[in-house]
Amino acid sequence: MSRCAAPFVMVSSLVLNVGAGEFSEGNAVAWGAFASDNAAVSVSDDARRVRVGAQSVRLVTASGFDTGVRYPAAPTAHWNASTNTHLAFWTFADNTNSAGFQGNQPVVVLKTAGGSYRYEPAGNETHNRVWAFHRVPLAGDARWTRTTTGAPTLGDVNQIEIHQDTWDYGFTIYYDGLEFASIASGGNPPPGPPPPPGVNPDLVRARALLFVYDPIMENKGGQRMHAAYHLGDPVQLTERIVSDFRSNSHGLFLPHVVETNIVDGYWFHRDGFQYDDTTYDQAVTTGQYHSSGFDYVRFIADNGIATRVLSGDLDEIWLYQGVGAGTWESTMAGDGGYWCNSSPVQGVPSERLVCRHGMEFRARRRRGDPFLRPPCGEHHGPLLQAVGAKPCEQLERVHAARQGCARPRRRRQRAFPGERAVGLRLRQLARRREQRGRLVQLSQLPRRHALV
Ligand SMILES: [Ca+2]
Ligand SMILES: [Ca+2]
Repeated sequence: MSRCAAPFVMVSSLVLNVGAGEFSEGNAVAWGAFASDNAAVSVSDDARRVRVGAQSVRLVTASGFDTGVRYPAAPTAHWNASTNTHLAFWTFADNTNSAGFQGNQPVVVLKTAGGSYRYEPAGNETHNRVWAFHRVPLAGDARWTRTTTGAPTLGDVNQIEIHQDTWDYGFTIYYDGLEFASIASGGNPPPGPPPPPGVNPDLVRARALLFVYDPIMENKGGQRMHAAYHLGDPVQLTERIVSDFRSNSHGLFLPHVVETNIVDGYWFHRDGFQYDDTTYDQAVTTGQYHSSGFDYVRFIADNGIATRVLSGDLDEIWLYQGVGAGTWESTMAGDGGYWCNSSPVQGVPSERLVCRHGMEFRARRRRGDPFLRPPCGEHHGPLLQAVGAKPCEQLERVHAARQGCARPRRRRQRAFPGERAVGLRLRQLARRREQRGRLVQLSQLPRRHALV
């Protein structure tokens, strides 16, 4: 551990976390923990959830208020961080409280000779069940507000405190790669190596499960649901979608339906309700559908989806169901899930994300052209974005391709009144990803869905 005599310079560029001198490697005994409500807290070494080196430091807290860790446990470090620019560290939170973390965090306090610096991020940057990389500028900036107590000096830092707070009570969080760092201002990470010959890094090959609830309806002469209500055939629709994606992504997005599962049965709703042929036909006739939404957690569990995604067998689920099933147009499940036209499904721990797209059978158009609602381009805007396409342009192309012609814009907007909002949403996502770009690149996220 460096003392004042030697400046504490761990790195000289954005290539961080080389692990040369991190404070979080097999030394939990030197860490302290606190809880402002005096709830139980403990820190320990952990070799299972690790980002840098061979071990992280795990905090288990029962607190529902200000809680966190201190390193070292006693404020006696005397580090000279005056030539460093940042404090860097990783967190992986495991918070089962439904409302998650409370307030902007992590809050970092540097206890120094003469006083302390407190750093608070402008938003919550403690994300649940995914590694997050924090770089706290020691001088503060627009994103990290620094407040001063007393007359602190970065030349004599004695202790690092990291504060967290949850709604409800109790969570576990792992800290790793904690170190002072020097990062060139405005610097971008160095470019990565060129891809091997013959490898296109922009190519996305998604393995999709086509899952179709298409019950045989005895009260409709033994027809499948889609035929009984004169709706499009889901397998044919899917073939066209795949073709559209290939052409509209210029050959960069190549989804592959690896399995088709057509189920003679009905989906479950969140309150446990399940239609049968009679009750579903009544709902179609009256237009009064069951209001409890589609039970994603049960669907994923009943069909072993999480296991298959984790193994790499599947990347996406394309789900068809009848009108009124209460599905989102698209949603995401797994660790670090984020908004994908809906909030992510909670309660599906998985180290790989899966994107699930909901599609309804819909009536054939007058020209005999089956179509989906919502339009398929909407689902895959983020995917197309990931392969370098502009989402709104892609939406246009997908619609034009699906409809066999480029319809006048005003007319098309009337046909899909929600699309403008979707386009806006995609642009918001694009901006957010752009802001996060460097973080994503640096964080070397584990293999997961191409959306990141
Ligand atoms: Ca470590
Ligand atoms: Ca709280």
